[in-house]
Amino acid sequence: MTYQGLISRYKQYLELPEHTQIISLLEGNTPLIPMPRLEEEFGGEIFVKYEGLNPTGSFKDRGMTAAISEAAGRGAKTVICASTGNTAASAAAYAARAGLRSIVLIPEGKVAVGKLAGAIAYGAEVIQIQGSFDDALSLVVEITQKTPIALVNSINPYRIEGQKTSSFEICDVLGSAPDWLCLPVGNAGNITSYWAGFKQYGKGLPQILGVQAAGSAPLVLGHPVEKPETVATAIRIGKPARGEQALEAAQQSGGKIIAVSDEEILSAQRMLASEGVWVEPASAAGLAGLVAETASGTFEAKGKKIVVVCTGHGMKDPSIITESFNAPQVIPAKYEALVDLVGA
Ligand code: AN7
Repeated sequence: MTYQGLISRYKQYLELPEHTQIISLLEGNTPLIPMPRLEEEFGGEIFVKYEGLNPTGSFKDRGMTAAISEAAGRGAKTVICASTGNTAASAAAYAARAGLRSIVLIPEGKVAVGKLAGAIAYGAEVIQIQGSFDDALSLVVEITQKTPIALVNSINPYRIEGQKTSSFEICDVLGSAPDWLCLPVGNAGNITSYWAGFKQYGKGLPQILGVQAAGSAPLVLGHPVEKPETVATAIRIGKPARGEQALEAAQQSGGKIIAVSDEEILSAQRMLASEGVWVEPASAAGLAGLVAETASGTFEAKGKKIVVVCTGHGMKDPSIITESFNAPQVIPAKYEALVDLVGA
């Protein structure tokens, strides 16, 4: 049968109200890519779940198809979210598809260009907040409590329903859950969703390694971070809305939540790109965590099946690459000049 998107495919596993009216961009069904070079380096079988290949370039589309389908079905006219960027682009796209007005609040000056451009292209009303993501989230919670505007952040339970589907897909492809699942943690909706999904699907449970950036690691520190900072702007979040659930998922699964430095994140980004998978910095945090755990001897990858979740495409944040390199060399449009340069 032709692929009709996540809700159609996994309907029986998703708790969505009767009034839900499917709004889909045929999200999901993303590849689980084997990584033979990483396998050689770490032992074990290593796969990347490449969520950057969703319609708007991040995993957020899984939860958004569900949240917007529910909101549209109950007659909402306007949706709103706070976002470090990817949620904004996804909400804007699905709202556009449903014919709804979308408003997105972002922290001033800290959103990667590909995400901001996406939100604008899909027609969202973009508002910058003089504050952090956490401040923006408080504002959207307040306005949705006092007005009919619908909240589509991952506090919305239907976002979690939709995002569970990635764990279903992984089990469908591998035949069972992997031994380890490594992923970045920001507002903690995704780790919550994976854990709920694996528990529900009944194909085994992975140990979950959740990874935060050291400059914004409230779940590792055990308290909120007032001024979170990291090159991985997607997970620059100091007060995760589903923090408790994230800690529970890590603990129940026999895994943990750790922090890695920006350097480790960027190094993991290069490792992935050198094997053909370019992801945005936050998306490389899962691999950075796996590298750190392996190096410290806490984790032995050999003989294990490991899925590294790469949540967003590299094209979301091109500046992080272009700003750290010199512009390509310029030569005359002459064959001799080319041969001179490349050697023959
Ligand atoms: C690429 O877009 O919070 O732990 O507002 O964009 O479920 O929050 C993004 C989060 C990981 C963390 N990877 O997921 C937003 C936002 C990427 C992300 C996360 C985000 P959660």
